[in-house]
Amino acid sequence: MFQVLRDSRGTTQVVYDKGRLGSLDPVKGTTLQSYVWVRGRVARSKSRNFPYEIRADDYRIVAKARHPLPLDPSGSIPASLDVRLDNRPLDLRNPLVAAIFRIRAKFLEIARRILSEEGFMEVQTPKIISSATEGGADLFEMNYFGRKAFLAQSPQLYKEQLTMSMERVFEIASYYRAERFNTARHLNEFTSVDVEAAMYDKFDVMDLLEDLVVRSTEELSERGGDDFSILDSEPPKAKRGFPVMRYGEALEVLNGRGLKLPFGEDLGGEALRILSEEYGGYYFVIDWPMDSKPFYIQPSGDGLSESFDLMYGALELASGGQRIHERKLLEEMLRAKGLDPSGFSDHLKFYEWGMPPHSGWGFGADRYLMMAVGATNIRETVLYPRDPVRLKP
Ligand code: AMO
Repeated sequence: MFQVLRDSRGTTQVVYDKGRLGSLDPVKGTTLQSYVWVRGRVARSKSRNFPYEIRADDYRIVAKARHPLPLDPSGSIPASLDVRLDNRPLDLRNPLVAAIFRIRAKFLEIARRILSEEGFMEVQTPKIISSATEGGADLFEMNYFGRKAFLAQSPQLYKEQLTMSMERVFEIASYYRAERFNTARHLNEFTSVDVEAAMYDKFDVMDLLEDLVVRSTEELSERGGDDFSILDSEPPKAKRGFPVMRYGEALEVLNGRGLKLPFGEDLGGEALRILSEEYGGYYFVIDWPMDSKPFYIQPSGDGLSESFDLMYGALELASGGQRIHERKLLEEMLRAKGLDPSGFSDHLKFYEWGMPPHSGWGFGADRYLMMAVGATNIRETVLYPRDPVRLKP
């Protein structure tokens, strides 16, 4: 008898012989996806699929799997994404699914190493916080021993504060947004790679981001080669010199293509689709209107800001910019955004202790991975995704 067994590293063929095992009954009684233990000799195989095989001397069922199972991880019977996510631990026995998460782990490992080499220190900031960082509308509220607290939307204010002592910091963590978007690129819990650096301006951090994307994509293609071949895909090439377009130029391009947008309007689905046709892969959109950016972004005059988004086609991968580092201006911007500076007094006082000019960005890791593995849904790249409907498992 033959069996194909898999473990976390791959698959192999096992050959059972009545003479060596005594009885084939335990093998015959094994249900699909059971966890088994085999001892045997490795030998060359005549099989077309396996160069080697294991000739078993001993065989035990460690944990028998129920039959039928809610899904077939060999992939021969397709299952919907919902069924797969409901039964994720079993889904992860599918080599295609496992490959995505090995690629994810490698990417985060590479990003960590590159940022450390660039002189950035890894930090962990609180995820239970007392006030909004990105504007108040999309915060998850919680009861903190009778007081109101929130789940962090981003490490924004903390990473800025840390530049006055550590100068260059990064954080890779989960953040929470109570947005009701139920799209293929939004989650309510997502992973972001965030950096913040003293004495960097907008272009310095754009350069850092481009360098990180180019180098990590290159290394990921190499070191994740086996996993990408399981998926039969390759991450799209990233070459230095991403095109840079001003927000105002984007409006002109759109106008030329028949889409008239008033100045200040955010670039939505149709606009991004047109821009992605013009630019293809990676590109930056810089100098956004102040109205479309959060209060901490440095204004640059004419209603514009020292900000940027990194796009891949129509997908926003990152956003960032230079920050305000003067208390008075920050208070003014808070008021301009309809926020009360007294609610930010704990944060504002740091601006009187020698706060250097600083810039940074937040890079959506799940979105990058979605693009890198060629997935059409962000949920494919997250073990246990959370969206407005899904809170389990
Ligand atoms: P922003 O809100 O643009 O900026 O978020 C940064 C990046 O995080 C990813 N992202 C998401 N991914 C999946 N689901 C979501 N709901 C979601 N929301 C955001 C995106 C996005 O580009 N503090 C600033 C960053 C900074 O200026 O440093 C911020 O949070 O890829």
